Amino acid sequence: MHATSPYKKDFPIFQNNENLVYLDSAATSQRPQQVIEAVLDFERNYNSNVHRGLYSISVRATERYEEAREKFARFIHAQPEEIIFVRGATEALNTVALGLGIQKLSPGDEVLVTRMDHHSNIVPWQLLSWKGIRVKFVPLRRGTVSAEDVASMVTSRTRVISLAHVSNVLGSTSPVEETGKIARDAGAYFVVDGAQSVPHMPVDVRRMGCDFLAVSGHKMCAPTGIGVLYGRRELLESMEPVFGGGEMISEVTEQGSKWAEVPQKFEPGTPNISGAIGLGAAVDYLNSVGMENIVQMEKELMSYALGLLLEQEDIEIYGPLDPEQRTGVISFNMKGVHNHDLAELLSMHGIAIRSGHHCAQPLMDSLGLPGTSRISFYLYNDKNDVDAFVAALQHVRKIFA
Ligand code: C6P
Repeated sequence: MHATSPYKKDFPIFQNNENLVYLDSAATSQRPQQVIEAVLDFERNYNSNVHRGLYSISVRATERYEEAREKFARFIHAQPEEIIFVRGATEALNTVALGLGIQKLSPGDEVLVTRMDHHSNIVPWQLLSWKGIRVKFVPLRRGTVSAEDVASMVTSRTRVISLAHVSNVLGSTSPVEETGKIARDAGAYFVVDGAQSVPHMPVDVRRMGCDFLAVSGHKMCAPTGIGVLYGRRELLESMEPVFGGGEMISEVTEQGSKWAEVPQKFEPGTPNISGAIGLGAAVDYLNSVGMENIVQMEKELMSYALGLLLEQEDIEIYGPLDPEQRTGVISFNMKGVHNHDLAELLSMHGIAIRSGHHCAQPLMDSLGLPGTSRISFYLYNDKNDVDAFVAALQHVRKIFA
């Protein structure tokens, strides 16, 4: 037996599912007690709308909601005015694509994405084809994106470079700081899909030099249905709203409307208040653990798992094999076993992994695969989980033998 993760006790799901080996945090993370309590506290004690009521529980809800924005801003080294609450990374990327597409791009302009991008960073840009916007794919080398390859694809028509900071399939990390520089030199907007990075490593939007960053709360210990779109303040101020409705205006007349200041300009309607408060609690929780600590724990786990998997001849691993070049996500296939069968058989041992194309079909096409199995780690995992997973692989082999 190895030492149990010191953080596992914070997550009630493991007390309520004693034999659960959860290796699917890239899909969604589990929630610690602190986040559950923060959400319940809102629902039980001060549920009300924000920015509207003058009575005490509404004032409290507004304070907590805005505190969550401030906490998240500090977490990624941004200003509160740069934090827009959305449903998740998908909505964040769609909002950017729609906003830039309608307001800033012209027919014939090019958007660079990469072959390892999630559909959420491909399809919103493809939706701009009605305006004659072209989406081009930066190829991968040994499972990673290189700054040289990004630079080589830039043309005089490149207006946006948008890429995943960390691949949800390969676990590889993109050279975001270098790409930010390439984008600035090209006069292009730089968009980072932080769905798989912000939960797992310290992220600094200023250092990355990005104009926009998309984040999903549910992958970083917060509830589902809450996420963040970070936008550089001057840029947000220079843009028109993307969606209209209540609370995003300063005045509405029959002739037209004037907009509220950022970030309200981009938050029409009643937001996900309990989700935002949960996200604030998730930020507190992750800060109490320490993001550098999370990086080290996941690196150790991933190296351990990678080492064990590499010893097995029937396992093919995708992405860089150097542990220094990847995060806590490992995609693989077992020879002769379909990835869905593998996931189902592991489930019989209480092991939760993901299988399929992981919403990254262009990547699967470039690998020549219909899909993979994938394990992914977070702070509640430990080497016992890896051992249980590797032992269960042996059972799968026996069944298929
Ligand atoms: N990836 C996975 O199992 P949403 O669904 O909006 O919270 O996140 C979308 C998204 C965007 N970018 C990346 C890199 C992602 O990994 C995801 C979600 C999940 O890999 C579900 S497909």
